[in-house]
Amino acid sequence: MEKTARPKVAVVVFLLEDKKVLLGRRRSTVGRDTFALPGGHLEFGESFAECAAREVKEETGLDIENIEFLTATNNVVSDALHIVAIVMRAVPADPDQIPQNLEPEKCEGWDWYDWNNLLRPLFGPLEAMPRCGFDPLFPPILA
Ligand code: 8DG
Ligand code: MG
Ligand code: MG
Repeated sequence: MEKTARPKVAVVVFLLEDKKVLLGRRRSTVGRDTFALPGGHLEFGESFAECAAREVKEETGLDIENIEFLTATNNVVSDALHIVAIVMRAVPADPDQIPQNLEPEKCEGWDWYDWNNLLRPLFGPLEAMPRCGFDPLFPPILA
């Protein structure tokens, strides 16, 4: 690895509908076949909320609102990948909008999953969050 390598910043989004979260099974090399949140890398000059809205739109076609910062996690994924993940939450702007799989090379498809009864395996950094007592549903969103 290059000596001057630095961590990257990603923004990931808990998109909530009642007690369900939007997850997609990854096709990317990192975390292949695991369920993960929509999200991606922060671009130069972007706010966290702008990045959250852009990544969700690019990956699922959904428009989001009530975008809030939840927490940040420091993810040393491998020797070559160190990501600071900014964790946001939001709700769909239109509950009738259906998520589309707009980046099929990176994801098998998006669907809503009960946060309290998740399918596994989850993507490593995501799996670690509930183990640490983190709950994206709390406090409840005041819409
Ligand atoms: P981009 O080119 O659109 O910017 O990136 P991407 O292809 O959408 O990136 P990604 O792998 O989906 O997300 C970037 C990084 O975010 C990923 O390498 C690891 C980190 N990350 C976490 N937790 C999660 C998560 O739950 N979902 C996603 N998608 N990424 C996560 O630490
Ligand atoms: Mg992504
Ligand atoms: Mg992306």
